[in-house]
Amino acid sequence: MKTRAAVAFEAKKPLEIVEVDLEGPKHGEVLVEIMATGICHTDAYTLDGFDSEGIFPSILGHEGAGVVREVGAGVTSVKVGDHVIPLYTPECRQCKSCLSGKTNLCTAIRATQGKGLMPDGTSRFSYKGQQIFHYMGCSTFSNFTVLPEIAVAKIREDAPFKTSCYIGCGVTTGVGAVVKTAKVEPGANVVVFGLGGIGLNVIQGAKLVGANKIVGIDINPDREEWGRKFGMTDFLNTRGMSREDIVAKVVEITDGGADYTFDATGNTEVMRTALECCHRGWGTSIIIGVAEAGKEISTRPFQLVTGRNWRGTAFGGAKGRTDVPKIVDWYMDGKIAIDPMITHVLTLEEINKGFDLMHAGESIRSVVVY
Ligand code: NAD
Ligand code: AHE
Ligand code: ZN
Repeated sequence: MKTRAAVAFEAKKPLEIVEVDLEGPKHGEVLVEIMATGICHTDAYTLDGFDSEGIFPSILGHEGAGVVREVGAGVTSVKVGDHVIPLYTPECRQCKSCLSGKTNLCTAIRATQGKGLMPDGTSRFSYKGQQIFHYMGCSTFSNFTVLPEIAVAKIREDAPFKTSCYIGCGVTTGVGAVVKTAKVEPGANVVVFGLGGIGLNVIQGAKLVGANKIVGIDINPDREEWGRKFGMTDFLNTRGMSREDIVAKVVEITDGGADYTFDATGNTEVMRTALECCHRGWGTSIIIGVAEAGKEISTRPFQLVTGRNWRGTAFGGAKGRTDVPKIVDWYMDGKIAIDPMITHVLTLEEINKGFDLMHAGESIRSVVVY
């Protein structure tokens, strides 16, 4: 079939809206009509050439919601007409990782997914006879896409696509980092670096679990108002501040250091600062941000010797098929907010504007509605 898609033909070039060819679903796969997709900073990072797995030409996008239109042979868990959220972290429920009970990082299809291919090692997309790669197993910047059935979460039908697509990455990542990965306890002091589409969800997660101080840190002063909307108690604009000064200020606000800090910037210097803002003896810093290819983190080992913990999280530690439908319920029940964070709604033709708004710090989440 033909489908409209925003194709990344090359790194650092605007996406081009063209009609591409899409092969139907093979064994264990489903065809999904994407109704809406968010634009996450990770899409921008890959388009900008910072992703060591970045591969072109490809169809980016990994934060979508849509409807199953066709199922391949052997598909049992979803049917035509089901509303679904594509999962860049699938859940096969059979691999060592899924069975471990210790991680959400299913390994069933990770190797082919990282190469921009379906599990059988081929792509379903092409343009003028040339292969186009999939992205993070999702490619939601295409109106129709093909996914393995283990990479879709069936969701309730009354959830609006325009807002629930954000659960496909940002909401689940931010809220899940607090609730699932860090397991922040009531009364804890939390510090969040980077108050964008992910960091604001960390803030609302911290508020949800009853954190005490929720300190937001950004270099964009406009983010103070945003943080306060979702439960932030204190704000620090760190533009021009040294690491030592940031740490000293956070230690003062949190009476000795944070119980939990989260990096939602992807900047490795910020990651170090986030670790060093942790309370001696027990503080835990969680890396959410995705760093540019070649970047490394460092600190004095003494920081860890003296009891600080450094950890990371992907997709907020959520098991997609199991947890995503529950997070949709949290949203529909008013336990978490999504609507105010969707600052811009665009057509597919306007998708490059979404990237510009993000880079200019003017959007929290832009969503493309097909
Ligand atoms: P965003 O662009 O919406 O927000 C980033 C925020 O960080 C902005 O408010 C920006 O002003 C702020 N910032 C930038 N540099 C800073 C600095 N030096 N100090 C303090 N604040 C700073 O991006 P997003 O969509 O929220 O994504 C945030 C990060 O999380 C990205 O690196 C993204 O790739 C990553 N991410 C990771 C996962 C995961 O599963 N681990 C999931 C989604 C996104
Ligand atoms: N491809 C990059 C790593 C990118 C990365 O870490 N992605 C996160 C999700 S970001 C969503 O916005 C993730 O899930 N990581 C786990 C995984 O298996 O990819 C690189 O460095 O090569
Ligand atoms: Zn994302």
